[in-house]
Amino acid sequence: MGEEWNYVCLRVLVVCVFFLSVCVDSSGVKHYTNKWLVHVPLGEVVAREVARSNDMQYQGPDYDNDGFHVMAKDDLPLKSFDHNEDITNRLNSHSLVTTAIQEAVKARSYRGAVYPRHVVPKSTTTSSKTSNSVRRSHMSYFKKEKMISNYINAFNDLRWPDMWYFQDYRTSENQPVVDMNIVPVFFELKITGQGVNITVPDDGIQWSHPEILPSFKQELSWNYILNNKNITPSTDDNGDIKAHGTRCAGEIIMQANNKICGVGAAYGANIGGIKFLDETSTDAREAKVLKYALEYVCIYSNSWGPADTGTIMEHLSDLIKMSFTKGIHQGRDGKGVIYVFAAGNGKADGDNCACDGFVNSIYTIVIASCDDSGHVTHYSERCASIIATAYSGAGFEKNVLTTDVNGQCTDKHTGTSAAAPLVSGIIALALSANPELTWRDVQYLLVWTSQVVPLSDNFGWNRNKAGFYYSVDFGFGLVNAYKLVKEAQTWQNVPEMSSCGIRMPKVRGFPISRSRAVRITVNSTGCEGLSGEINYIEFVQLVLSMTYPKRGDIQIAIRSPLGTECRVLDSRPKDFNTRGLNRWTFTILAFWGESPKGNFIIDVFDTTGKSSNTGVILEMTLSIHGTKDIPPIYKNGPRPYDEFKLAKPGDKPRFLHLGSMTKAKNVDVLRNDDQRQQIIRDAAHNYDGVHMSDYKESNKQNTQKVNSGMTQKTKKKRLKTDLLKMELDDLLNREVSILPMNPLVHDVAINPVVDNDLLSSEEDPAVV
Ligand SMILES: [Ca+2]
Ligand SMILES: [Ca+2]
Repeated sequence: MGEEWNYVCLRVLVVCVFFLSVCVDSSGVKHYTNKWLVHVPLGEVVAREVARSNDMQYQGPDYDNDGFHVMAKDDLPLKSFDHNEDITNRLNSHSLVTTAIQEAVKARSYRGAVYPRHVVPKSTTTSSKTSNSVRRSHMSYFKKEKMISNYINAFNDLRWPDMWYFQDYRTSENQPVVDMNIVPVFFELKITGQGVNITVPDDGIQWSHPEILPSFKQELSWNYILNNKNITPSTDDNGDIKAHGTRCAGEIIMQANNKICGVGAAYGANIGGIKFLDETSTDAREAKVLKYALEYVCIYSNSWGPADTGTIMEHLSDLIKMSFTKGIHQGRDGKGVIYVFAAGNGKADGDNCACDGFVNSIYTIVIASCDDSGHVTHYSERCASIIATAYSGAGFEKNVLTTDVNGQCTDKHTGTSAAAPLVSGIIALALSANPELTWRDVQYLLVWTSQVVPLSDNFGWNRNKAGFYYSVDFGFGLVNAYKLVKEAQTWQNVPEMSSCGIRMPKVRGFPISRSRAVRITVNSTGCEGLSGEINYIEFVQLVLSMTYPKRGDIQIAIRSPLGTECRVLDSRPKDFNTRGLNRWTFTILAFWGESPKGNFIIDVFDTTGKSSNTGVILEMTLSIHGTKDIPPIYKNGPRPYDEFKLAKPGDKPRFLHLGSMTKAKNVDVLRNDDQRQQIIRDAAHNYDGVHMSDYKESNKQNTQKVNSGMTQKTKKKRLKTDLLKMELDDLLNREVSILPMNPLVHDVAINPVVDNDLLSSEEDPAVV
């Protein structure tokens, strides 16, 4: 192994020791196997020959992954940190091989385990005198001592009153809706998800639970760990049955009016589960999962992903991309299956969902979470690929009610894990209302109907020039089931998708450092006159390769031709990777509906790193996806919004926690600034190294760790960790600044030659 690899190993070790994180490398790999998945379209005879000529053992076709064959290198160890790039390269250069992937075991996190929230958003701790009519109505409503839901008698299920996110506490119809507005879909529109098949890829489902059993479908279910149909969850190291999948499924499917537990978001739909999550996974396994039972499944509800350590950037492998493409082109009779993904829970670890390959796919619907007061949760990651938000909990406060293993019911489900299934259920209602919706129609519906009002206490909202409000914390807003389904009923399909690529060959070699930011101005015609012509943007994808001594110091912002600004990447204090970015794709939804004609301005900068930081841009391209023709919904003018006023720094909070209504003496809002800082520090300390376990257990362990005393060495480590915590404190407290365009940019703009030749889309070669 070369010196560089030794250095990487040392890095991995350092990261593991200091942060007690899941021990993985910076691309998410725990270890490599001695097997390769090799795509040989000409079949088994040719594949055998490819294996033989590479001195490998042919192990047979991978039946679930079309055209792939398994080849092993028996003289290599079964587990290794060495990625044997030479073998992969040799296979890839073979004329009869499309692509070869070394099978790696990757770390996977549930999006459900978070610590109790101690952190209060800045806006709730400051005061001011601002007021307006909307605000007054909120305050008067929230000042009521005892609130009664308008839907309290809607169902007879025992814990229905605890499902606060489906309740409507308004005392007057003039007040804005601040729940997910789902009950009117059940009763007024009479839609409950009938005919829609949803599967939950996770750690299995206790399907015999009385809240799940009546809607459970075996054909939507498979166990990819043992390759059989038994999806009953396994036990964890403590002998407890794994509950995550059962909890996520319950949110969608809990039976209505059976007097037990609660009511699912699409209780009339069908549910299945794919058991594959074993705290680790492989590309081959996930590729199968994401196209399993494609002839039946409408929605894959995913509350898992790469570990949220803030140290990983995991590309989607070709295998996964091929599954997504297949699901989108062949699923739902060509209308495309719906892939819902949780945004990630790593915010307190400095993670950013722009560094998650699944999140950056245009095919995934990425859901962030807010708490019961409509504030961003302390764990929900931020990025420009988030499309919408759902309620979730944060531990101490109101959480999500759902089924639990052993036939139980729990009100402790949290994380973006709890937010995503609510949206999967609501999308099922829309598909039930209008089965003709395509995967893109569903995205448009979320863009068109998600609400800013319940989230308007947060900073960082920005209205784009097509009239859509967008926030990198929340996407286009809180999902509103009634508005979405109502719109779906009369929705006209959006026009065909176009993709337009812009190369920037002259940016190669452009230097960037701590003191010199790069600003790149690139002219776009929107591929006018070409087959990829776009007049209405959906997604903009920035593909970037660059060198940099600490990857976590790279920050990126972008401005659209019409002047809308968007932060693409925040710094990630824990990411010490030294290799920069290698064709990383960032996906940006903030310019939805705008015209792509004019200058895009891209800033790459570093405001947090060492003064010695220096790197160069190696490659940059923009891919724009959208439509040439006007989507029918745009013809009547910009999207209407309910009245709201966005919070400004210094505003008093308008939305309080539901829990605080009855326990006013203990509300976080009462704490002073010093107390708040201490709480944040304590909370940040507790986040170390825990991803899969329940927060109570983790707190216990942390207490034991502290009580067991520290050696001198531990103290030193702690000091370093504390320094990092200070950076994290900054991160947690930082207001969302949309774009630091000036004054952080120290360099002059460059104007590279623009090559508007069509690029094939990153993910969808079939489009162009
Ligand atoms: Ca029930
Ligand atoms: Ca993440």
